[in-house]
Amino acid sequence: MTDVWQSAMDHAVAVARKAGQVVREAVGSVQSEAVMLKSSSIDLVTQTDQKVEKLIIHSLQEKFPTHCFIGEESVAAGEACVLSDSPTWIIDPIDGTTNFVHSFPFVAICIGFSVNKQVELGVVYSCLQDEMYTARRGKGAFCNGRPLQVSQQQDIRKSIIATEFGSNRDPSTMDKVFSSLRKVVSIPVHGVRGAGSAAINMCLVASGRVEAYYETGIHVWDIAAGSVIVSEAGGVLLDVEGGPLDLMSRRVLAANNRSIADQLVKEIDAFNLQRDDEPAS
Ligand code: LIP
Repeated sequence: MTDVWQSAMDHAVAVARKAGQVVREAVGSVQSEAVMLKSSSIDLVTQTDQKVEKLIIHSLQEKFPTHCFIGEESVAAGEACVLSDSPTWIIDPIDGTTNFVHSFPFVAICIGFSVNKQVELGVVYSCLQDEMYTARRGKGAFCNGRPLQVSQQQDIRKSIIATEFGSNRDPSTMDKVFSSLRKVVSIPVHGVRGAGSAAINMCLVASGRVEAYYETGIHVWDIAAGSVIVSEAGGVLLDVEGGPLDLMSRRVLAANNRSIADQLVKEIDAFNLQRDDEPAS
């Protein structure tokens, strides 16, 4: 039987590598005027984000003209963010834009691909580290071709947990973020880390370097590609309240196993944000 999605994976890897080259050439020379603001003074976007997204979408559209697209910067420019059953590419051209602006080394090109609302393949290219994370549903997860497996740790007190502060500084949101963080730190866990990129945090789970990652405030383009990488590495993907992951909910909990996930769910003060597929009020 023809492996219909292998050519899609191969093309996604090639365009992610090409996009990563553009990012590497731009990092370190992002002039202050090239940095624009989105939802807040700490939600950044640059001309490189926009240029890279156009490059990725153009390349994929040439090969797959009937497919749909959800891109972070296209949505920011007003395109609808709707995940249908149609074959859909879900793209974050630069996950970790703040890191990119500051030359902080965790910057990822994210390309996910879903059919019937299920992510079939994911590519996360940590381009400053030259780490190409890939996964296809049912075929394993890899980094630069080496198989990935999540940590086998069952004891959360012997774990490192990843999370982020996000880009929302609303006081009630901050209260929830810090109350959750305090409870997780006080378990106590060995440590809390944040790469500044949801996708790279998920790849750290998939590669067994951290046991779990949770965040509220991310978007579907931050997590789609990483979700299949985590699951194919043997991990679990949940909502922060323990139910099934909802890609459009702005919430994610990725863990090495259900035991660690359930222990985290007890400590997280969950809250809701406007969904990705909810029309702006
Ligand atoms: C980032 C996410 C990160 C989150 C940041 C930001 P971006 O994505 O990867 O998890 O904490 O606020 O949203 O905006 O760099 O593509």
